[in-house]
Amino acid sequence: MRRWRVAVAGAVVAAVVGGGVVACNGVSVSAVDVPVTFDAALPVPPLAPSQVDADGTRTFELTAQEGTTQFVEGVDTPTWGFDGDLLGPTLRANRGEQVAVTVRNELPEPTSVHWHGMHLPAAMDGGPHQEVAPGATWRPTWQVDQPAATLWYHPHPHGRTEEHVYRGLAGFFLLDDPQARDVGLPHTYGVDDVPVVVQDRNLERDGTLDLEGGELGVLGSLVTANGVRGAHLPVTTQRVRLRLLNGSTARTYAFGLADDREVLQVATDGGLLPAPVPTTRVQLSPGERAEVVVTMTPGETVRLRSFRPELGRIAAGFAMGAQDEFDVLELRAAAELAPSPQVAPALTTLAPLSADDATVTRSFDLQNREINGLRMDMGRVDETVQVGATEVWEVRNLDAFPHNFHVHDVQFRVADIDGAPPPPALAGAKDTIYLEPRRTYRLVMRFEDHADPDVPYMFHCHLLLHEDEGLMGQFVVVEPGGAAKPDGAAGTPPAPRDEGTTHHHG
Ligand SMILES: [Cu+2]
Repeated sequence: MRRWRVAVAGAVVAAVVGGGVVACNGVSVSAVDVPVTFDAALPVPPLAPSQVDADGTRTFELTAQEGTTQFVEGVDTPTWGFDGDLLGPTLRANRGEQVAVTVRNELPEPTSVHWHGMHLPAAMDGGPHQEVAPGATWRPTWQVDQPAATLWYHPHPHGRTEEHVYRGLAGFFLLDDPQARDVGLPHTYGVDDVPVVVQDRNLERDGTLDLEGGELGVLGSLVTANGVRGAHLPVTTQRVRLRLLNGSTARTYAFGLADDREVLQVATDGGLLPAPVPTTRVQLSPGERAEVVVTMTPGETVRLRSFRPELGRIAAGFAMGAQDEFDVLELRAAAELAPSPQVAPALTTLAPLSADDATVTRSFDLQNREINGLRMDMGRVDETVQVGATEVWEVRNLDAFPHNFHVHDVQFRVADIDGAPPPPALAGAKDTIYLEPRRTYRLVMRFEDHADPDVPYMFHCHLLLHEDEGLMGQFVVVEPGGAAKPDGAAGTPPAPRDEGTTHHHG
C-alpha cells in the first residue's frame, strides 16, 4: 500500500541538498543527508553505437539489466539500467532514416521500451502491448519522420512503469534534421550540447531504493543529474545548450539559474520553438523536455537550481512537493571560453496546426484515478481516430492535486488554456503537458498516418504512479470508415517477437 510517509515514525526528515532544503515525504535519508559538493564531473551518456545494414536501416542495441549504483559514496544501491548499471546510452538518428532497436530484456521480469515523443506505428511504440519477457528480444523498426528533437526512451510495462523508471531505466533519443538551417545552436555532443536528465529518489537506510511514496508517487530527497548527485559541468564555450529532461516519476521542477539570469529556451518536447524565449524559469513535469542555451563568462560558476514550481490550485496537503528549492547541477566556466555563435532570432517554422481545422473534439477528464470515469483496460479501446484527422482534445484535471497528460504517436500544439493563448514556452510541439487543477487545456493534434486497427496507442498521466494505477486510456488510428478490431487490443500480453520482418510503414 502506498501512503503518505510524513507521519511514519513520527518524524519528518529534511535532507540538505546543495544548499537548499528538499522537504519531504519523511524517509530514511541517513545515507543522503551528507553535504553535496558538486565535485563530481557530470557524466554524459555515451552515444549508442549503431550499424547501418545494406537496406539502410540504422540498428541500435539496448539491453535492460540489473546493476549497482553508488548515489552516495560507499553505499551500494541496486539499480537497473540499459547497457549498464543506471540510465542508458543516447540514441541518435536523422530525420528520414529507417531505424531499428534490438531490445534485450535481462531483467527478472517483463519490461518494455517506449520511444517517448516519437511518431511511429503503434506496434513499434513499446507500450504495454509490446512487453518483452525475461530473456527475450524485441526489434521494433520505423522511419524517423519528424523534426529534430530531444526525445527519450523508458519502460512502459502494464502497471509497472513507475518502478522500472525509478530503478533507473531511461535514456535520451536525439533526432537531427540534416536539412534544417543552422540557427546558431551549440551542437557538439557532450561539450556544448549536453543532455541532462534530472531525477529524484529516496534511499532506505540500507542503501536500497525506497519505492514507497505518497499520493503522487515518490518525491525524493536524492536529486541527481545524469544519475549523479551534486555534479558539475565543465563549460569551455561561451554558450552551452542543456537538453533538460524531467525523468522523475512524480516531481515537477522549475529550473532556473541560481543568480536568476535569463537563459534562452530554444526547444520544447517536440523540437525547436519558433523563436528563442528569454526566461528565468523552465518548468517541467515528469516526461517533459526543454532545451536552453546558457551564456557564461570566463571563470564563473553558477548553479542550475530547481525553484518552487507553479502547480496551480492544488490542495494544501499536496503543496509539499511545491516548496522545494534545491541545486541540481553546477556550471563551471573555464578561465577562457571558446567563442560560440549567436542564437538566431528565428529558429523554425512550425507546421500549420490549428484548432480551426479540427473535425473532432474529444474531452478527457482526469479524476479519482480515472479518465472519463474509466480506469485503464488493455482490452478496451477508448477512442477511435481516423487517419488524416485533425482533432482537439480538451483535457481537464478535476482533482486537487497534480496530473499531467501525455499522448503517444503525435506532437500536439496547445491551442489555448481556459480560452487564452498558451505562454511562449508552451507554443511549440508538445507531447506532455502539466495540468493545473480545474483548467481546460485544448490540445490540437493531427494523426497523419500509421493506421492500424489492431494495436492501440496510449494516452495517460505521466506521474507514473497514476499511470500504473489506471489513469490511462487507449486509442487506435484507423482508415476512414474503419473500426478498432475488438480483439485487436484484447490485452493478451503479446509474446515477444521480432518485428524486424514486418512491413515498414511510411
Ligand atoms: Cu496524475
